[in-house]
Parts: sequence; structure tokens; C-alpha cells
Amino acid sequence: MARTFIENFRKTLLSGDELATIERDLSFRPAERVRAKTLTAEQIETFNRDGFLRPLPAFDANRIAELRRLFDAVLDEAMAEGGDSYSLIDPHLRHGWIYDLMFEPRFVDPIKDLIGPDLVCWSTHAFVKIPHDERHVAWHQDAYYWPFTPARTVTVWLAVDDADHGNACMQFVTGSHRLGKVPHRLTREDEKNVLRVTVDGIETYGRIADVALRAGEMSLHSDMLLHGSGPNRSDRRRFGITFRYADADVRDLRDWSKFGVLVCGEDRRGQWGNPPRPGQ
Ligand SMILES: O=C(O)CCC(=O)C(=O)O
Repeated sequence: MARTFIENFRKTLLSGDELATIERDLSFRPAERVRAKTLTAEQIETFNRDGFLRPLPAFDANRIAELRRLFDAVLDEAMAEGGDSYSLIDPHLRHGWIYDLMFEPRFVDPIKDLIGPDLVCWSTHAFVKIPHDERHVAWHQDAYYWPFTPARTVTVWLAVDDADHGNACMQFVTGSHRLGKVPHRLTREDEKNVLRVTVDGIETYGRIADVALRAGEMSLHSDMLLHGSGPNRSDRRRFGITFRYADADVRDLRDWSKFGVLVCGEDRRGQWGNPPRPGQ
């Protein structure tokens, strides 16, 4: 079943030509300070200026240890089915407890401040770098390869393990979300990129910040922010899970909305699939 989701995801990816030519509004819309109920005015300003916030507390040590045990079992299951450490795509379709996490107020409340009251969680995806994993997540803007317009997704990246420079934490290019769409190229197999695209000459786009997080902390980043992560040359695993939240009003150009769940507010387009909570 896990593989069915991955195949579906691959089938509906935009082609290289479409990525370059398809009409989308890929501009950053700043969060409005007056609307904020959970984040401080300073955090809103930081997000608008830098394109990200970190570290934010999400779960205490006991709760993240409990979640880690559950995630370990899900990862083992995906690997046993022939997947790899990046194949946990949309596990909320299979596990009720991951589905429930999409509604977690510690995720949803700050995101509401950044995007607005009508929110959909349209994907969950774990990025697990096992020790000595040679693959990297090449520099990219998420919105570049996602079929949504306008660009209005903010990702919650929850650290299930500690993440730091040594085990290849994410890196953000500060302020790059304000540059609009930057040129990407398709990568070759031998580049060992988890994704299909990359941005060359990254140092020309701004200052690179390591996103070190303790297990149980999270970062939030704009879909227009340039980011990536290197190979994990350490003996320590680095497990992060993403929850992608968008303004429910964004337009889906490729049928990705069928797995999206409205977590609050209204779906005025009647677009999101709202798959039911799985029993497990
Ligand atoms: O976890 C990583 O290293 C990369 C994740 C990422 O690219 C994303 O969440 O958009």
C-alpha cells in the first residue's frame, strides 16, 4: 500500500518542461501581524524577513520518545515492503495517529498566524537520513516543483531525532523566499539527490543557516525558501517528518488535493479530498 502512494505521487509530478513553463504565482505573501494570536509580533517579522522560524517547541521528551517508537515501527514496515528511508510519503493515509497529528494545535495555531484561518494539510512526508547515508536533498524551493498556485504552503518540520550539522540537519538560505522563482535544473542519478531538481551557485542567493533542532522541536519554512540538506556522514540517524499546510484556497493543478485534509476553516473551492481517518 505504501508503494501505491509513492507511485501515484510520481505519476502526477510536473515534467521538467512544465516546471519551467507552467503559469503559477510564486510570490511570497507576508504574514499579517494584526492577525497573529499565537506567534509574537517579533516572530511574524522574523518569518517575513527570513522565510523561516526555528526552533519552536512542539513535544516534551516523553511524548517525542513515544512518537519515535511509533515512527520507528512505521519506518521498519516501509523498509520491509521494499521502500527506503525516504518512502514514508503521506503516512497519514495509513495511520490514524499520524492523521491526528495533522490537527495538533502546536502545529496548526502558529501556521494559522502565518497563512490564515482556512488551512489544509495536503501532505505528510518523513525525511530519514540513516547513518552514512550518501544522499542529499539538493537546494530547492518547494513551490518550484509543487503544482499549486499561488505559493502559500508553510511546512512544519518536526525533529523526531536530534538534528544538527553533524547528522545533516536542514539548511536554509536566509531571506531567499523573497527572491521569487529562481532557476532550477534537473539532476542526474549519480548526483545522489533525493529530489529531482537543484539550484546551482547557492552562495549567490544569501547566507546559509543550519537548522539545528532537538528532538521534539520544529521549524516552520515558507515554500519559497531555498533549502536543502547534505549527506549524513555521522553514526547518528536524523529523522524529521514534514506536515505541509496551505491556504485551502490555493489552486491544485495536478490532482494532489485528493489526499489533503481540511484542518480548520472552509474549503471554498470544494477541492480537498478529506480522506477518512484510517483505523490503525
Ligand atoms: O529533511 C530534509 O533534509 C529536507 C526536507 C525538505 O526539503 C522540506 O521539508 O521541504
